[in-house]
Amino acid sequence: MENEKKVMLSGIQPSGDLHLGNYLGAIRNWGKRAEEFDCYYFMADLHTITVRQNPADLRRRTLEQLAQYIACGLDPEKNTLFIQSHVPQHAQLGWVLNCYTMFGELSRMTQFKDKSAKNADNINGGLFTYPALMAADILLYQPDYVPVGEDQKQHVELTRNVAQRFNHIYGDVFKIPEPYIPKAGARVMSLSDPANKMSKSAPEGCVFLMEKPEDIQRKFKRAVTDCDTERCVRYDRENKPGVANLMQIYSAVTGKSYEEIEREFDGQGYGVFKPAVGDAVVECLRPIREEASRILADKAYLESVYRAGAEKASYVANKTLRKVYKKVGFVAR
Ligand code: ATP
Ligand code: LTN
Repeated sequence: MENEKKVMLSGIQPSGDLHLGNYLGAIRNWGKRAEEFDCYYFMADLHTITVRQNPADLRRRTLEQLAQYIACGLDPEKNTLFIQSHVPQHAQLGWVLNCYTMFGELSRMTQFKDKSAKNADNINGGLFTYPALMAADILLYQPDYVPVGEDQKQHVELTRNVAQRFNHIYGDVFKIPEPYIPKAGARVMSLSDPANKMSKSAPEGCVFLMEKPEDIQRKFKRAVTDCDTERCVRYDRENKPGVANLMQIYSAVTGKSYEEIEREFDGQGYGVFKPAVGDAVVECLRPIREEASRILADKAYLESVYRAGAEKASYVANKTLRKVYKKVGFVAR
């Protein structure tokens, strides 16, 4: 029975092109459990306008992201794929939860601190209260698990606190979700600066899913490795962060353990290792890139997917929203 299945939900902002960090940290883990879970994945377009966007680019990227979700293995027949702004309950519950989220909690969010430092001329209210909207995105669907990369753990923890606070006042309204963070790929670091996570805002160290194989190879060949004297492939996060990051990526795309990788490249330097990681990534992304381009050309198909997704999502979201409105004391229409 469908409603006895456990529920998974996650989203990504269509504020840039999807990259290897998004794939290994998040999306790759989404498709795997479609039989076992009731899965909801969305394009978080409401969140993107916390930072100024070009409207035409936002529209294009939202559809590209949907095509790439499908190409990454999310079958729309088995997963509910939708665009956040098509389901008004997100904004509606977002407002309510704003009133149950504390200023102090929001002030501690790392993403707020990072993004306000990067956008000093536009530190708007939405950027600050963003985690309350994210809590609404999650709690509307009563999920058991939220598959995200490690950087989003803090937001999922805040969501749990807000849900517990609400439940404490009004009884059991929300299920308390768990973050679901992969072992390999939880935090892919930038190829040009292994102290920072791979992110679309630093494109030279970032490998995009749709990037050409030769460009991907070039980025791997130029990847910053460590200036230690031994120059051997050995896993040591602290002293060899660049190599450790490449090993993490290689492990995530090939399934090999760190010991196996050390043995494979025993006696060989970074000059052999770096292009080998590049090749493995190119081969991992090739089918995704080809499939995404094919899907993107079929606008009618994409439209049918996001329409059906919004309908299913609204139905589920509305049940939770009605319950919340009743609990807080709003008059039913
Ligand atoms: P920004 O550049 O605005 O910080 P981003 O490129 O980090 O954005 P998000 O939209 O914030 O991407 O992230 C979408 C999903 O991908 C989240 O689940 C996030 O945890 C995951 N993710 C993002 N970057 C990485 C990374 N470098 N390693 C692992 N997971 C990541
Ligand atoms: N905050 C996330 C995107 C996001 C999300 C969500 C993830 C918005 N709503 C709900 C999981 C569940 C980000 O910036 N990567």
